[in-house]
Amino acid sequence: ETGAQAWLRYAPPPDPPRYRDMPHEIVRLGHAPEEQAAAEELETGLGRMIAGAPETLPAFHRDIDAIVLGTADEMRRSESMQRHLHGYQPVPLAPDAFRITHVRNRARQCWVIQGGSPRGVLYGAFRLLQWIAQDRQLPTDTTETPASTIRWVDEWDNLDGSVERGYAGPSIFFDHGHVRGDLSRVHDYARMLASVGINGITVNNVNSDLRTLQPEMLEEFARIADSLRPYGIRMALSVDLSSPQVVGGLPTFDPVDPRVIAWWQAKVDEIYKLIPDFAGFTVKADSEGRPGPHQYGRSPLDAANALAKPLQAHGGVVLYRGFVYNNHLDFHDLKADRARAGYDNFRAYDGKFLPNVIIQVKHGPIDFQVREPVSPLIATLRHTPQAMEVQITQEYLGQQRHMVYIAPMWSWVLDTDMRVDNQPSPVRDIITGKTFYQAQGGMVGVANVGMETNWLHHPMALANLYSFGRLAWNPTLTPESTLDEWTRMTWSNDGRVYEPIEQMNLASWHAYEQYTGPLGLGTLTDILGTHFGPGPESADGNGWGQWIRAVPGPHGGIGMDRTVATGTGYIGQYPPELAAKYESLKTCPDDLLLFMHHVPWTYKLRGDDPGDKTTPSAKGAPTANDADDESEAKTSTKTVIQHIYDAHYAGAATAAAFVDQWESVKSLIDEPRYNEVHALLVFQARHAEIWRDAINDWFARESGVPDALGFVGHHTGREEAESLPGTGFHTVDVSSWETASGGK
Ligand code: BDP
Repeated sequence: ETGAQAWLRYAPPPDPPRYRDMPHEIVRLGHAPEEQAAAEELETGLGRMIAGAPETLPAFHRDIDAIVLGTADEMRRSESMQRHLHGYQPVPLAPDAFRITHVRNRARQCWVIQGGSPRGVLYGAFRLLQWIAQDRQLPTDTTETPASTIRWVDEWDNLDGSVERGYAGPSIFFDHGHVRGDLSRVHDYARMLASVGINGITVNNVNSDLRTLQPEMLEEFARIADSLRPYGIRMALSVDLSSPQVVGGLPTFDPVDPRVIAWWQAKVDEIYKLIPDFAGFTVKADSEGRPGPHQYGRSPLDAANALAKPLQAHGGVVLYRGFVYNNHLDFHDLKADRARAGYDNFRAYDGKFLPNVIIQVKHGPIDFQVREPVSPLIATLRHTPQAMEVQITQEYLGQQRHMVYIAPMWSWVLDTDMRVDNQPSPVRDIITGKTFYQAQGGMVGVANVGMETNWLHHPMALANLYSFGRLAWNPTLTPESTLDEWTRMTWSNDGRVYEPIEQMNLASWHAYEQYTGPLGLGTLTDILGTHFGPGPESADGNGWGQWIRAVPGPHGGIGMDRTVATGTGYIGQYPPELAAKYESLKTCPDDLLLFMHHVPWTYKLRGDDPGDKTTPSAKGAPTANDADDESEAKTSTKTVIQHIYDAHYAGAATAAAFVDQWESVKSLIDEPRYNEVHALLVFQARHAEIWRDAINDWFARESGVPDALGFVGHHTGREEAESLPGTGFHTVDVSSWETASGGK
């Protein structure tokens, strides 16, 4: 086992007799590439799981049991189906939807997979195979319709073959300035993505290369689109707004200049000649040094519409990122707040965008931290479709050297009730278009897979990619259920294997939060720019508008005052009920406390943070509602500073326990993957201690408040960072003594 097959291993389930009636013939009524891919997948999957060599036929004949694939039209047109398979009436389905039905016809056993489109057929075939691979009792009639139109991944791949914030080797798409000659990995990746319902992919970095829109590059990109097409995945490109000037040679890229408008029109037409199913553009502008409309005194509205207009005629969309902020905010200005930026920059334009503009909003207002509140922009755009952006790649979450199962965080976000107009309005209903009646919407996950055989480096990280797709398809699924699906398919249907794996994964996000930045601290990663190891001094301010405002000494405190009353006013961007909850110290949940408020070091917590325990628990993640206790009564007498200390010990202890849990599955799974995970978990356990001590030592010095339990400051037995096993690292001097171990 190498991990290359990800969750599509199709290992035989423990109880083949359960599926003994599964037909060996596949009848494919249509010829679309997605339907061909569906039939091939069934041949592979059934062949591996149930034995026998399934074959695909173009039509029914009299006495066969078959799995029938087709759209309603194809079924109605098929004479053989009309003649030989009575009892199945095609139903109307939405384009990407499918229906899987078991039909008994005299002595015949058939399964009908009807798709609302060829793509729906493909999704249905994958689902049937997944049920078998998960050893489920097969339901006899199931219809599934995806919750949203935008189910995309973004890859931050550069044309030179590097991947920004990618942790699994070079790009699968590019090498040395060109699209790779061999795109077989892209084909395999498309298959994985389609198996969880992903329908779009932006293949190049949001910090887009200026060559992207050159004619010869577009021809190369068309080859990627060809590799994705059989799996129903449309390709999009990240574009730089200065392209009309830099690529087109115009004197300006002002989005309302008629020459610029004409340039985009011609460019879009050129793209569609090469790539007829091109999905559209992803745009990062006026953000972290990227050029944008601001330079000409224009707005995101002007820019987004300039690109959307020509795409509209071809069925393309613009995903304009809401990640627009000034990265030179003055740290000393107590009212300056990067978290405010999304709302401040986009609110005025709500309702004015063309219908094919979708605002791509990061789930939190800062930048993929271990815990952030939901971006208030999500509740603000009522007349504009939105797609919520999350990071599958673990930039701030241990970079696939730590096991962090992120779906519980995404579900916590999706479940958050924004209380728009004092009505129930969970994020999942807003982004799928239900709350504000939008035709478009959905989720975008920054995936950043690489050439490493197992795609993401950590075998466990694949659970995030899998669960992202499942949640984009159906955001009401629980992180427990998507994890269970993934674990059974990736590891085993044996409870002695999947139970510990699921327990570890479910505990991992919270453990990571504890040994890095609890209570809404976030952003304590290093200032070297890698965002990997501890960098507690960023609590002081790091010049990118990410700070937690630690004030040293016994009269100081910690946290960012974002209240309306005395702070940056950020909290006022939420709908009133939610704003009131965050504004008051009595009701603000502990896990967001320091994101919302500045409090003394010895401020007493409410006690609703699940990390408020001195005993670590390796079992059971906090549930989404743990932090939603509305009760005003304080149940804890623990201070903020003591909680920070204790949480770091608890989190590191949980990480250490992962190693023992993993060792319990040793004899039950294949050796290569066992060893790979084992080495990573040992690394994580040791690195968690380094995190724990770096943060705690820094806070002890900064606050001047000693640890009541007397642990902080003692590092006996700890392994130092520079001696941890691992490849791809090099040692550098670190100036903050708490962060460094031995100055390195
Ligand atoms: C930040 C990453 C940076 C990205 C940026 C973005 O550190 O590499 O370019 O997000 O989303 O988190 O544009």
